[in-house]
Amino acid sequence: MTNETSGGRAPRHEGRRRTAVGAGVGLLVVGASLGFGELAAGLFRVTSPVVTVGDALVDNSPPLLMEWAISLFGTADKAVLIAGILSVLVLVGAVLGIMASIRPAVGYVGPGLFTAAGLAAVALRRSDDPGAAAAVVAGAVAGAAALTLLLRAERRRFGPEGGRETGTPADTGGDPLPAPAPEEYRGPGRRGLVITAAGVLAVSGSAGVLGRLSALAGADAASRPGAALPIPARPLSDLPPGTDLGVPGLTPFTTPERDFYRIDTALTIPRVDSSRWRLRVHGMVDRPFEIDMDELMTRDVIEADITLACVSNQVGGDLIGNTRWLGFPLADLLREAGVRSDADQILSTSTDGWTCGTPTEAVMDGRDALLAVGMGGAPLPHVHGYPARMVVPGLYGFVGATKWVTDIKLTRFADERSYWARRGWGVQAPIKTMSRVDVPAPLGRVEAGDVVLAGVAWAQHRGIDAVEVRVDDGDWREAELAEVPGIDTWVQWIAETTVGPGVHSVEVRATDSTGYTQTAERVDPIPDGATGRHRIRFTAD
Ligand SMILES: Nc1nc2c(c(=O)[nH]1)N[C@H]1C(S)=C(S)[C@@H](COP(=O)(O)O)O[C@H]1N2
Ligand SMILES: [Mo]
Repeated sequence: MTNETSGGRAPRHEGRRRTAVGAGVGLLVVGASLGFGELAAGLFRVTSPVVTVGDALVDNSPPLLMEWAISLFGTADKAVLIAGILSVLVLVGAVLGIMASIRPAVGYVGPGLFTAAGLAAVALRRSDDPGAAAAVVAGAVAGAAALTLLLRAERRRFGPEGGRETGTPADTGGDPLPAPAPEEYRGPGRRGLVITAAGVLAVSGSAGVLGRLSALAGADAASRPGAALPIPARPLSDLPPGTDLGVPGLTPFTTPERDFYRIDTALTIPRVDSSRWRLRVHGMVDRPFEIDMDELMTRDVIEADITLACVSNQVGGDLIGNTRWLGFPLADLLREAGVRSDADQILSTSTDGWTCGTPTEAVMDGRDALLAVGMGGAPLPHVHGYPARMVVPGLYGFVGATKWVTDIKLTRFADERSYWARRGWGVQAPIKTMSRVDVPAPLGRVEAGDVVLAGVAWAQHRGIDAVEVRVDDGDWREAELAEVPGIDTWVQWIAETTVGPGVHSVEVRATDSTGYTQTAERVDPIPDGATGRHRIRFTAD
């Protein structure tokens, strides 16, 4: 006990305690930066520092790293990235906090790094959110302020330097003051530190919660886009009866909005104000133009049933969804602009800087390529591209489905490369003929006897001609196909079999209207879509 007050010869455990307190101070400083960063982000309606850094990392990480992350974490990759950033902050914060307990000035490297990383990320992001810098600075200032308060309290508790207490010879230039009694001294010093720490924690925590709440309130106000939908001159007829077989466990023909897969590089969903939205059509065109939503609404609008699919979808995967889209034929807009014949690429850009290269040919060949404003009878939700996105039947999303699109530039594949093309993905990426078993559920259990087999198959813009299944590697048998409204959607299939108790397999293959039958050869999604056949196992008892 008495050892604790003997200057310069602090026992081990006092050193350890000091290290722990240093780490704690570092964490509190990180907490203050994060809390006030969130508060500023919420109040100023800008991106929070952590998300800004995350966005910059996503956009600037090597393609291989990204693929690895996506393959490992799937659509949870964003949460993992944020968790990773927070872990680094915690680690760096703790280390700097410990160092600052010896050399206080070192602590300020923390807020300095926070500022540097945050501002670099703001600069790297080509998106238009320079205001995010304000949140970075607010966070750094709060961190520095918290550090100053905590260091002062820490010094009162432990003394100015490692293990030494106030009032020791080191502190008073060799003129020793009488050492205070341990209880008297440590009492207020410890209490002061605890009170300061608790205060910093409470204030930063409240700032963080307040920031998140106000960000959520802002998001909520805009969460359900309310714009009135244009009415098509010739509405599409209802889906033909029999598109949905209604088999329990089978993917419904129309994907409910809440189940529609989401894929994009955005860490926070862009919330575009439709009254400020503008679309620019330019590049290799004779009559470049720019329109806003009101002008767009005066054009002819159509409906189309289109199944959208992601190139990253694995065999048997569910990064695919079908709905009825409402939108403006892209071909009409391009004809208005007058596309030059050698412009083979439509390079579209979204508000968040993501770019997409679509073959001009695919948009102009008569298919229902859309600048969509609605899906499933409602305006596009923010997450799916409000107020306007592209949808091109037959092409994977990364080459034809730009969400939050504001810029369409006619160019050449030889001259400009899109976001994913720059990262090694394909340039021409028509959706590959594919099929999936939904029923029985993979690794599911059924009763032995008659068993229903069902699933979906797709070959958008070619159409599915046949689906075959085989059980336990037996003979291929043709499945029955449900109705479809056209060639741009998936189709449900159904078959029956009789099995005894035990483990069984079901394999499926589709043939499209060109006569091509889905290959068994397994190929990875990169660069232009997976191939292979979906085969599941189930148990009958
Ligand atoms: N702005 C933007 N649009 C985008 C993407 C993106 O990262 N950013 N991803 C594309 C990809 S890879 C796919 S598969 C589809 C997915 O559309 P959804 O999220 O509406 O299902 O959006 C496309 N449009
Ligand atoms: Mo995708």
